Amino acid sequence: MELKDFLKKYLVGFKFMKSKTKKVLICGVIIVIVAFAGWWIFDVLSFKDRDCSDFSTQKEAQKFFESEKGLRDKDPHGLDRDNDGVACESLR
Ligand SMILES: [Ca+2]
Repeated sequence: MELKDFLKKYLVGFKFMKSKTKKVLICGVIIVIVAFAGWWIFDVLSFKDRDCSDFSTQKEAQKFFESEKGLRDKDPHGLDRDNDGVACESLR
């Protein structure tokens, strides 16, 4: 099914929905968008960049590095520049 056909099918379905159902659907979509935007803004604002100099031992840096691995970015703080899974080798 092409995108055009897909949209046509669902937009026609939307056209024949009851007004109250449309309002509930639109509110639901808006709530989901606002929730994702809020989560994203919170995520961006609460991020505090840490560097190797913020840690006194490699073990401490490694523990933090492993706790901060995200779904998209494995090293958001740049503690493992050579990407070998070991953070802040300079502290060894
Ligand atoms: Ca490394």
